[in-house]
Amino acid sequence: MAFTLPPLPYAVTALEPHIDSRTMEIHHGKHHNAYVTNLNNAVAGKPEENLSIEEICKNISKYPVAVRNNGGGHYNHSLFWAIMAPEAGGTPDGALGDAIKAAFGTFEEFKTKFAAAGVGRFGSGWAWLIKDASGKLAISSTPNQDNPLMDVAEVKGTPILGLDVWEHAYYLHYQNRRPDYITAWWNVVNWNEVAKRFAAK
Ligand code: MN3
Repeated sequence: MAFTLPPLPYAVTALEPHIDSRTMEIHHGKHHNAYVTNLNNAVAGKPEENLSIEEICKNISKYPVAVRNNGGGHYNHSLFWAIMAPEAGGTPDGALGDAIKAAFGTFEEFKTKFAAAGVGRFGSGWAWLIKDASGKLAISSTPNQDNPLMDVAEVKGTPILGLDVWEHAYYLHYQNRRPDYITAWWNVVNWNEVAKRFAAK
């Protein structure tokens, strides 16, 4: 198997009450697992079987749509589990906190713009905080399982924070109330992990 489902770094119950355990079980164990299985089927016997998921994303226009959808799904969800944690939330400080203020004015303003990117994504997709080639932060949004690493993305950069706004991420607990899900999600953002990703390279 070229790609494997990473284990959740916490129990499925750990993000309660903000993200319910049934959603976590299905989202990780069924949805993410299916992306991994379908990605492995799509790359089987091909050279891309030996590439990292990041390398595949960066040249995604070269590959069939099954690789784009399932490879994106694998990359995006792997990041999503990592940037959440129980007893998290709060406000980032240090270099990341400074960079957020430099790019967006205040942390509150950043949260407002990021939430708007998630609420405004029509249908299924993701909201992102990315670091661009010059090291500056920006907010973007992608449809389906696309991401800002992909050569097809309108706004390109390295994702350091991502929010899944597919209905499968929130519907069991929040039904149609995507804004309520996003408001609650801030309580489980693992800013230490986001800061690590901001500091990398
Ligand atoms: Mn999802």
